[in-house]
Amino acid sequence: MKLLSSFASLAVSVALSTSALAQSPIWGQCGGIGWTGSTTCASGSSCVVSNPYYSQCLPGSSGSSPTTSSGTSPTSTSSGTAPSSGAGTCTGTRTKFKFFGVNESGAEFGNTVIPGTLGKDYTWPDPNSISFFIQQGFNFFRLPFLLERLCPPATGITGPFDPNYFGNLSATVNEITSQGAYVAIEPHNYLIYNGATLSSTSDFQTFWKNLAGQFKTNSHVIFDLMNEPYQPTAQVVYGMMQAGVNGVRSSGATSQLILVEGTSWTGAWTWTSSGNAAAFTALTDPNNNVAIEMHQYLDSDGSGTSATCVSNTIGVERLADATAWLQSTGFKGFLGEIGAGSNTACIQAVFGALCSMQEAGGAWIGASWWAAGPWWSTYFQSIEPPSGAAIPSILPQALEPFL
Ligand SMILES: *[C@@H]1O[C@H](CO)[C@@H](O)[C@H](O)[C@H]1NC(C)=O
Ligand SMILES: CC(=O)N[C@H]1CO[C@H](CO)[C@@H](O)[C@@H]1O
Repeated sequence: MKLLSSFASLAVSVALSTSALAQSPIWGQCGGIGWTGSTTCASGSSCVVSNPYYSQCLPGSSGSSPTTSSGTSPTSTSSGTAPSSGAGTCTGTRTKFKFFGVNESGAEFGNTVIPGTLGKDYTWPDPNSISFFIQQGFNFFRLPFLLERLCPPATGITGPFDPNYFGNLSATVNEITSQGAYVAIEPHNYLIYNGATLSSTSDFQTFWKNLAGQFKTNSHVIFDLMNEPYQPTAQVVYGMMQAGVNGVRSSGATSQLILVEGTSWTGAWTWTSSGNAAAFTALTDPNNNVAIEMHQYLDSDGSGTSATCVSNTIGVERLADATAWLQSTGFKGFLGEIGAGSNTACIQAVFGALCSMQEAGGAWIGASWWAAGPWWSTYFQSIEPPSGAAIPSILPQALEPFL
């Protein structure tokens, strides 16, 4: 997800408000933790619990007391049963994701202000948001941070970490892993640091040796080496990622999963055309625990900036080539970002994408929605409780069926 700073400044200035309506309209919110508006629904609709944070007025028999809607609550599926929701049914033989969750955005916000001020230019995830997703059954969080804030430009990426920013990063990691979930820490830098493209493999290797060394005893930390490179060629990005893998392992962090990303914003739909498929075939890990992270949005240009999806089958279509590459090479895939609007075509497209991933014989080991985070405000892909735009329909209909 590329256009972050504009969202950040927008989000900070917009405050949530709830109006005290006498009755909530059809499709309106009518309950949930923190809800202070009306709990009764307009005639012709009734209040249905989507999740602890959101009840919604759905068309149907009138009534004002919330009822639990069957079919939208998280289902505990065993492999082989068919998860379904309003978005469809996934009937093939599935392998569940080992890691399934959400990006927790915030610490990378305000990236034009270095170092920036905590609480003004950037923030850290809300512990309530982390708990919310764990309670829903998710077990994975992707945690972006900004390289310039961790490694101040005065001393560079091989220099010492800023103690306050590292302290916050470390506290957030512990908040997540102490609850048994996994966290992928990722420099959200597109392979650009302090205005210049990173090109020294030896510096990048040292940076990852230093950072991974801090977490080498925590088995639930995942090292996501760099978010969405897009300037260098696939071959150059591959070289940096291989150096990062070597750096992590040389720190003594030998058991944790490593995620690598390719060029062209690590897009799944361009995995072959970008040259990533050819370049990354050479990737090796002495501890054999690396996965290829890809991202995929479902709007026309694949950027995740429009709530309109190309079609209700665009998810499975855009992943097909990457899935085939994973299956033919034996590499494991990780869909680190997927996002779309909360409309019927998009919900079905996300459902179809995740279904196809779980039907790929274990080729995909994880997925995470883009995004949660305290400052998203009304962003259409926000899944931040209590009232993120994607909570009412994407969460129960397109994500939870694949828990
Ligand atoms: C971040 O660090 C500051 C001190 O630098 C501290 O006041 C704050 O509580 C920390 N926040 C988190 C989430 O760790
Ligand atoms: C490309 C992109 O936006 N990726 C997002 C993944 O997750 C982190 C938060 O966990 C975001 O900051 C990134 O922007």
